[in-house]
Amino acid sequence: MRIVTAEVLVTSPSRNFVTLRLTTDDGITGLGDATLNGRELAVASYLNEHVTPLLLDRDPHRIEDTWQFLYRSAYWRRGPVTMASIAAVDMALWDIKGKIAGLPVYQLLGGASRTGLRAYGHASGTDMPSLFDSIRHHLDAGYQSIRVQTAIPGIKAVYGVASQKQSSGQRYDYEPAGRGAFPQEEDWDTRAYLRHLPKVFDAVRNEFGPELPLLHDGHHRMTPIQAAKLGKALEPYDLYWLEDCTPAENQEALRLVRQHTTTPLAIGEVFNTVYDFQALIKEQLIDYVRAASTHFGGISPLKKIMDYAAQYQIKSGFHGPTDISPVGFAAQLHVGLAIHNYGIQEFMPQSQATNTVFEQNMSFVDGYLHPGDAPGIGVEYNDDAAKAHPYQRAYLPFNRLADGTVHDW
Ligand code: EZ4
Ligand code: CO
Repeated sequence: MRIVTAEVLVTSPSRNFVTLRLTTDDGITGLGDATLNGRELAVASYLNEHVTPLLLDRDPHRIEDTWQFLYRSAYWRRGPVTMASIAAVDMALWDIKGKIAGLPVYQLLGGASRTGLRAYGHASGTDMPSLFDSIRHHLDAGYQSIRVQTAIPGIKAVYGVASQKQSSGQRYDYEPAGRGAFPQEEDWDTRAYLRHLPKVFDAVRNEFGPELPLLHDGHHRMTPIQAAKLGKALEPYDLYWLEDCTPAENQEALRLVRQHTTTPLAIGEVFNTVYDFQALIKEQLIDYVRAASTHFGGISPLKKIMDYAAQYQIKSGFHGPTDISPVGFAAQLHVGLAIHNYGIQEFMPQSQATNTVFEQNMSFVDGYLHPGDAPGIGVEYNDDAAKAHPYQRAYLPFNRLADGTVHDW
């Protein structure tokens, strides 16, 4: 068996997606997600110019060999563009292998370790009443765990607050990247955030009681000592996790945070290889692995990092925003179903337009996700629907402090 075509498909139903489709000489197709929010065409170009020519005539069964070949033969290793490209190839080959076997990918990874994958949803509000409404809305939709993001007095638009207006005047909805020629500028003040957030969690716990698992994303904005202070301040509210409390590239920052707080820590949505997690896992500086199949090199390395993390009782919390396409999302649901050390899955529903382009078998019932039992990854690409949505340039926002300094977004 050999690969006879390798196509890079770019579509923008309500946001941009890059998808790799491989076809074998038997006519079996496999899909992989290569979406890198705000830098999509760099990955499409990497695939088109440097990877797809190497895939033709290769045996699609050789997943590990192809992964190692693409990783090692590039010489210039790692980085989000390279690893999203390799991820797409890895996923497409697992999809093909599953279709040949007539089995969903989770069966090839060892079979199901649970019946469903507990998911968390994104509640947010500009004030306490609107935040409570949003939490109730998510509970009504079946979510049994809730991420809480809130507006901060004095700050115009804060990451993750759906009802706020961006600087463009558009609603700051789930997808933070804005279509347009230049990234949107936002404002930020960490001291105001640190003063406000514990009050919000105090109010949420009073309203919703001690049982409901609550999560929060700090989105890389604190220094280590600020993160330590926040973790301590939130201890009475028993968070499921505090995510991305410091910029992730400084792994040593987590040592300092860890010395000061028992609030569980999750990190790694911007990581792209096992090496980014090496010290964090070995020194038990985190509790949840936030990697995503799409940005971490695919299904194969995601399974490996979770097997490494299992030795340290560290669990999964794979990144699941809308910039992971339905292909990448389903791919990591297969991993989550198979591994023993599953924790929780972030779930942000896609738009109707996206769900028309990507035909899915995934289900979300009573707060639990399942990738379905179709052979392979379980997602098909509707070319006609995709063609109606050409690429549109889009950028993630960036932050400036009151004095004009650029800050982590
Ligand atoms: O801002 O994926 O936890 N989720 C997140 C995301 C990121 C986006 C950036 O493209 O932090 O919403
Ligand atoms: Co995050």
